[in-house]
Amino acid sequence: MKTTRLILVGGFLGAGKTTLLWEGAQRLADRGQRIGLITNDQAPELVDTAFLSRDHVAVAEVSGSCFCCNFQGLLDALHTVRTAAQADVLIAEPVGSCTDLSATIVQPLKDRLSHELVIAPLSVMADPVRLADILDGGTAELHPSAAYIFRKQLEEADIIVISKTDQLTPSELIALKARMAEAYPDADLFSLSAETGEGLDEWLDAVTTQSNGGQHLVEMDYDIYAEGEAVLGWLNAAFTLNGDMTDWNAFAESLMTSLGQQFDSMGASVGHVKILMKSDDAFLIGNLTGKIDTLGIRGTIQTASEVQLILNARVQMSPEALEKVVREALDSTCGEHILATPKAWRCLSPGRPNPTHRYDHVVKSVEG
Ligand SMILES: Nc1nc2c(ncn2[C@@H]2O[C@H](COP(=O)(O)OP(=O)(O)OP(=O)(O)O)[C@@H](O)[C@H]2O)c(=O)[nH]1
Ligand SMILES: [Mg+2]
Repeated sequence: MKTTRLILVGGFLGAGKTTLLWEGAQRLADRGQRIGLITNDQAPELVDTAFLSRDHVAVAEVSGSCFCCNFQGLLDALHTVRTAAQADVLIAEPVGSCTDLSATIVQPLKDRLSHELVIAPLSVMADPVRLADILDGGTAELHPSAAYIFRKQLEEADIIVISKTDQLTPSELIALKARMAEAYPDADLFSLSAETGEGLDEWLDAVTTQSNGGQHLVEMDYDIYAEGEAVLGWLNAAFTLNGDMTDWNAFAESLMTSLGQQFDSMGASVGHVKILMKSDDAFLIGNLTGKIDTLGIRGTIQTASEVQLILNARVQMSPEALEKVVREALDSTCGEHILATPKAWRCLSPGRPNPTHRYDHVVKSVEG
């Protein structure tokens, strides 16, 4: 089998990675490329996997641990999806609270799989609102140790991608890019909106032609990194919902509003809270990437008496407190007319990162 190109898209929780994977995969497919996607999380039942798997795209999931701490899991997923899709290009999304990817994933892959994989530049996405605050010396409303992860992700990037540019005026974007170029002179800078498609082809052109992933290694304080992850409560749950004559969009709006208001009233920073609801081919998705004003709902489910719900929440609070908030919001939103039957429920706080490999030197890239 010929070599396959691997594009890693990192970046903090809610930056827009999965949206880019989906849009990027569509465009590459239009260019005649065969695509495989890989998702990653601390626990199974992923909104991202369900979102990307519709439309018969080949998706493999590494769950239960991040790529760096489960390198073999990553290798297995790469092998599975590469073979299944006969893929020209694989796009993989590491966990949003993960960093040190150059040392723990990119270098080991270049070292061990150069005969199979061409490694594209490591792309790191950043939400422009959080980014502006980080550049101002703030913490983007995150715990200082979580903000440390955000900054380290940017430092190790070969390519920094400012996402969601449709939320910026042209002059705001120019100013943000100028500040980024000054702060991170060693990274190539791209900006795009996966929603409007602006800038997407420029980024795709770079990651499908360049083969020099992992040019930067950064110093990493694993105590701060571990704390930055441990301050997040992490909940992955799945339910079957039954309710006759239910307006499922109103249900999603009500559930997400209730969650957002509760987190805001508790002063708990939201990394990302997302739901995906599905009935046959219809689906809707809801996201909160900060305070309640970040709430967005997309898609529609018309009439269905039974719906599958996946809920993933990453919020700065203890797992116990998160569990309680989600249970209460779900109970009150379901009321007496909707029956929620649990299929999966995992609530945790991420353990200390303990990478399988950690390289202290840049492995020479093999030209693809
Ligand atoms: N306005 C706008 N919103 C976007 C864009 N791209 C993503 N979003 C929104 O940002 C939110 C998070 O997007 P995701 O793609 O799920 O982010 P992610 O980085 O994969 O998040 P995690 O997997 O939790 O780390 C969703 O509400 C998306 O709709 C964009 O280009 N423009
Ligand atoms: Mg994602």
